Amino acid sequence: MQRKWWKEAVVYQIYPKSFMDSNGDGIGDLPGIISKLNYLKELGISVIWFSPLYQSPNKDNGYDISDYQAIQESFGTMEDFDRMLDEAHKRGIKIVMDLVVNHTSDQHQWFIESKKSKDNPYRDYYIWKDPKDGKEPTNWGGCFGGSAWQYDGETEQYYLHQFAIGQPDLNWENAVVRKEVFDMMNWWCEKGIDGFRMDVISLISKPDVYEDGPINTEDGYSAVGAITANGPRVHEYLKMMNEEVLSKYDLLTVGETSGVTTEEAKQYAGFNTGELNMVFQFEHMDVDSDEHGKWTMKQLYLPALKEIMSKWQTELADQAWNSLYWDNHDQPRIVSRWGNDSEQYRVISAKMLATCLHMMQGTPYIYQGEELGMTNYPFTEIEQADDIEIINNYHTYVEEKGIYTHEQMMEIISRKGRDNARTPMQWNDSENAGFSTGIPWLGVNPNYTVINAESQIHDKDSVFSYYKELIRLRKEHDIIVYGKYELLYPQDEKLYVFTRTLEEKKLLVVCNFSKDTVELPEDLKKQTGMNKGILIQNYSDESEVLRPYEAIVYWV
Ligand code: TEU
Ligand code: CA
Repeated sequence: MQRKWWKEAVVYQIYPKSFMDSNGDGIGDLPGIISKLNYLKELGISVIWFSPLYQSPNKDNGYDISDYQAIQESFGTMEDFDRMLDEAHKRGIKIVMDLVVNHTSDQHQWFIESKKSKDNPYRDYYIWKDPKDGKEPTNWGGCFGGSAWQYDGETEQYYLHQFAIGQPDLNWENAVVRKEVFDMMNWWCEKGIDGFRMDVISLISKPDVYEDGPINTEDGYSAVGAITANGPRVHEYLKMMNEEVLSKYDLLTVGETSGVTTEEAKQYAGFNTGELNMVFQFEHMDVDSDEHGKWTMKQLYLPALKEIMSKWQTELADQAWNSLYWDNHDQPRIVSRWGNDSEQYRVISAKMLATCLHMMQGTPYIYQGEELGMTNYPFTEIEQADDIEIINNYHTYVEEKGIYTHEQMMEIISRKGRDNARTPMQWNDSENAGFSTGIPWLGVNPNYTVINAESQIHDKDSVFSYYKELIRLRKEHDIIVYGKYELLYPQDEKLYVFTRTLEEKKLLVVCNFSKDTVELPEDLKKQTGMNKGILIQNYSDESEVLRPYEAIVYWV
């Protein structure tokens, strides 16, 4: 297999608003990030992906961009950005920018113009349609609830927004729009950035015909994302982007592709398709969804997770590249979700989950705080949340539809809501976890006195030190990057066991996803009994049985 730096990299995601505040306004910023680069260097990561740093009215925390070539004031200036880029590069850390070009903010100059009149030169930058029988052009529903169409009384047309009303979709059919986007990307590349994470890139190509879909959302619409995912010209657009921009630089490119199948992924991220390096698939994030989508309390059924992960591992092998993630700014904290965040098991289960993911083939992504075993937040009141998705769904589920009581919905939000990931980074046990001297924009998790970076950096048994070791091992052993993956015991409900093979070398990864003590299957016992050494383990000694959340990686 062809070696590539982005296959060997470990990426760390920063959510700028919540990482480090340098001036006490309660909002993370670029000088704050610069002050923590040594921390990231210590961890050993090779790339930082920044959630959007651009100018934005913040209807969706920066994913609604009003100027792609300006830094959000609360984060600092373009000079701060340049300094950050320089300081990161000096430490051997590459910088990947979020690229949000399915939509802009409604405050973007293009949209302000577009809205003015039907014959404005910018009209066609967005998707405008006439009403149908006096109503919305189709029954499509937006990702955050409500219709995906917004009426403009002035020009008597609707515009499409797959996300919030303040996030109008760009019209990728328009060659001028594509050129604007590619020019902007080249501008960032010329500045010296090292890649792009492409927001909802699978949704940019809309269907040829705009027609109603099956009603499948809680509030009576047809989920637009299911209709637009992997649209007819998406691969054509990405090939153009590759030709105009990506191929000219040595970049890491990862597409966020909701609704992607492995077949599609081989197109998006094929070694020879001339599109992207890798994609973020979503299938494993849906294993604990149910009839109410993500707003459901469903226990993890391990065989289902193993089936999905293994399908991606084996079907992409030798053809395309995987990204590996448990967490990001849209997902709850993994130790609370599929591990165990009780005092007794938090550390051990966080290490087990890290082992399982980091031993797979693909580029691992660590979301800020994951390396500390940060947990979900105990939300009890809707006022504690900031996220538009949480707030809209609370209204739908509790106030409009009465599907859940307030208490039930708050419990589900504490399990699944996006703000679990967005609470401030826990740096130390001083006030506000050392994140800010002011009032943080979102509440700090009360457990910061116990869970924080300062207490972990020098503790060799900490979650932080364990992540550091996993990252170091990946740099040292090609087998972790390039080895072939094979799943064992697919039906086992407690153990996740797989092997990695490269030439004559072989690793056996054994993870106990349960809080029970588990006997090893007999034939596995034979293999582990004759092991040629242990690569890494989360308990400090060996035992005959697997203890709660135990993880061991053997050379066999
Ligand atoms: O998310 C896209 C996406 O697919 C969402 O449906 C996501 O899965 C959802 O928030 C999870 O409940 C991206 C960004 O990551 C997200 O933060 C933005 O809100 C969204 O695009 C719009 O830009
Ligand atoms: Ca600040």
